[in-house]
Amino acid sequence: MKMERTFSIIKPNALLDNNIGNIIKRFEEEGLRIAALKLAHLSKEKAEGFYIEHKDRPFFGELVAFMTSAPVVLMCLEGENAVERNREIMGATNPAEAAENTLRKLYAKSIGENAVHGSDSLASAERELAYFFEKDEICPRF
Ligand code: DAT
Ligand code: MG
Repeated sequence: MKMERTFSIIKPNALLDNNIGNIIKRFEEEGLRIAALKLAHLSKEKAEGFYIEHKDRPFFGELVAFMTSAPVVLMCLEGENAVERNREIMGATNPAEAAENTLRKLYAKSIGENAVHGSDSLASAERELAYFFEKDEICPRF
């Protein structure tokens, strides 16, 4: 058993489309548990800091504008192989390439407005969780 915690965001387009419940339901059905959860409307500075690794990419301005355009849901998901499991459930970055029944196939509008974020490694998960949550906001069950 490789129990892990990962970081997830339900992005503005999914929140505006009233898909928060559908997305959380899917994580629970797949055996991931919600260990922390809050809504936030990100500032430009907070969104830029989160996506700092992409700061030189041509889509950076558009990405930050989108992520600050409406509230988001910030979550800690935990479970066996949580980092990789979450990435599988999300599907490819571009919904046109995402597998059937993945969250991005179901709920993304475009490569930019792609419904969900999930940490890409255990190291990213630790950084991202610490960036958005105080220690006492995470309620682990393992
Ligand atoms: P992921 O979110 O699958 O980890 P990523 O880390 O490469 O993908 O990119 C972060 C986000 O940036 C992605 O979820 C949506 C946006 N993005 C990536 N590539 C893009 C592109 N070619 N055009 C517009 N937005 C893009
Ligand atoms: Mg990424």
